[in-house]
Amino acid sequence: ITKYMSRPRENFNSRQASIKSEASTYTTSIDECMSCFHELTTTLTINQNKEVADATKRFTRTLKYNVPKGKRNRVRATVTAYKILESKVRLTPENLRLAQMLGWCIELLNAAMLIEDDIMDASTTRRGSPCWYLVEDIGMHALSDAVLVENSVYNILKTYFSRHKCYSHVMDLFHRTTLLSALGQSIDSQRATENGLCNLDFYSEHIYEKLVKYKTHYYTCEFPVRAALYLAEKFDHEQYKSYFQILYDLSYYYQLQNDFLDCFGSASLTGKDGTDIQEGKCTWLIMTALHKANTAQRQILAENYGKCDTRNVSIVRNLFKELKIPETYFSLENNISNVIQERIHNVHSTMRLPDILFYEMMNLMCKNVS
Ligand code: DMA
Ligand code: MG
Ligand code: MG
Ligand code: MG
Repeated sequence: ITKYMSRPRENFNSRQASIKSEASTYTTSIDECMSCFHELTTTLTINQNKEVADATKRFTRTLKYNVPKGKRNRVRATVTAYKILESKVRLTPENLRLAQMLGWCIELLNAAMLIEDDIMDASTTRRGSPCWYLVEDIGMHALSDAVLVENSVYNILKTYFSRHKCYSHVMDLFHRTTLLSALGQSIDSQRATENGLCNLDFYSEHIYEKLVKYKTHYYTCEFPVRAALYLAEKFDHEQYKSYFQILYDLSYYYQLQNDFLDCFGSASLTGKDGTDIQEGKCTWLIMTALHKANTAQRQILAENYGKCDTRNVSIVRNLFKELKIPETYFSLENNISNVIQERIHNVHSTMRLPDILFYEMMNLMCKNVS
């Protein structure tokens, strides 16, 4: 936690101002990407075998319900990263369209993982609507929908990218990211209850960092940037190693924000009701609370964390407030952009990536909830 805590504030204001004005040329709006989503849906459903017409109809419904909602920050990040990384002459409408397709493939994978995630987390709402598995006629069949959505990615990649130089790298990226995120979800599912009491030793910084890396980093911050680098044919892992560390820092912040909002965010803003306390999740809040708690407060957490009853949940939430967890969170929020600027400033690499890439990522991923 301390690595994101108060640091002496340097005066970055003038630099920040120039970054902001530059940013507008790269920023990608949701509207800009929507026609591509409609094309993707058509590609996936139009020429389907008549034999599976009903299943195709349902697939179209699944896509509409689960994909084009929320901030869509992964498709926007992919396109923005591509605009920043690609050389001017190659930044053609056709190539921008490819970047959008690639971004939507990331959104497809995200949608599939969230359908499953909501079942595993016993969530009730997502992006302001009931979770897919809670829609009347869907239920656990949501699982086969998720498998369909996930695998349709490879159909799109084949249709649009099979003649492109990036094809094998991108295929590999999707397979690898799916695997790493599934490992993250597996770590996230670990429970720590013994004889009705929560085993608080489980909630360590070590586990939390592992969680951020596997369940968040690979598919949230690294994925769009890597995809854009492959599309622009500029990928070089060794040279860009320290930049990926910065993306990990962004992911850390992204997840701690996600954790904070799960407990303290209003459902009208986040579009979902939190379940982390009930589910006994290893979140930034419980980890930070345990750093601050005295013996009596620790006992209260052991007795109430990880239980479904609303009474237990509000005891935990109130204790978080008593321990000033929201205040700690807001001070981190104030510092994150300074920390990132400092990190970018300190990168020593012969091949540099444009600083603006990281500010755009920060704006999209860290200041955009959902
Ligand atoms: C979701 O993490 C992670 C993956 C890999 C889908 P989460 O359960 O914290 O997300 P949310 O808070 O949006 O349910
Ligand atoms: Mg969840
Ligand atoms: Mg989850
Ligand atoms: Mg969460």
